[in-house]
Amino acid sequence: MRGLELSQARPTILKIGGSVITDKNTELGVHMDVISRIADELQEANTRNLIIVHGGGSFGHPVAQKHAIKEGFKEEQQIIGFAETHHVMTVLNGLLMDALIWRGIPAVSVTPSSCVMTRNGRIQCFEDSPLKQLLKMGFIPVLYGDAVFDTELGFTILSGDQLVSFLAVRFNAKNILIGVDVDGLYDADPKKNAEAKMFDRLTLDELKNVKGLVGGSTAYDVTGGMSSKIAELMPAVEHGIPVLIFNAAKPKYIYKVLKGDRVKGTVIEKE
Ligand code: IP8
Repeated sequence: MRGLELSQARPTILKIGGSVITDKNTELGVHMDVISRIADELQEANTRNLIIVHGGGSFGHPVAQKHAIKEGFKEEQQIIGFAETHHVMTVLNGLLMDALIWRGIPAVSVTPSSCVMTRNGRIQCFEDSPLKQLLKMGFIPVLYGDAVFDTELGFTILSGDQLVSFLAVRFNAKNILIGVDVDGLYDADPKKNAEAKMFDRLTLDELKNVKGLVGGSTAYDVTGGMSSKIAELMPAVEHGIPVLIFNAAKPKYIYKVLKGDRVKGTVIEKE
């Protein structure tokens, strides 16, 4: 590929939580203003070697829950439920893609259900050649939590967090930035308990001793709340990749973390 400066640098992985871009109080409720603001910040930050992963929020989760997609194929009626769950995720993804592409950001959507197979809910194979090529050529791949096919269960739900951790290890990421709708990791739910204390920094060992991590989730979150998010991220931290959990609902935070500026949040490091 002559004429192109191909990149081999370690990517940054940015997760945009479903709770940030959607309104979890209404099925298919979307925060278009937030999507636009995030796209503005991504345009301004102009980050290269970036992989974006977004969550399901009020799109994927209620539909997946209604049809018990995570539990796997048990009855015929779930077939349309799987199709619906995947479809609403492509709709949410499309809204973000629209906002990115019309700002001149070279983002390309990569559909997890077409390149991932899981085994009992865990990623078993991931066809990564298109993603490698995208990164090499300077595109920004955008993936999302999705309804995927599973060798044992027939199908299931793959969380954006499992995907983030997997990609971070596979691509030896420089760092992982997890944008949620709270300021970081707390010892109690900050939305319910004003006394909740936020952790500024945790090592892997300290993290293992913290019980009942909460925040940033709702009852219909089929992939679990903050504690399953953290459990998913552990392999990447173990691999030496630092994680920052920060509030992406706050203006300019995505811009700042991409620029490497310090913002309020929780840093998790191996040691
Ligand atoms: O919001 C789940 O992704 P997450 C996606 O990252 C679906 O857990 C389809 C429920």
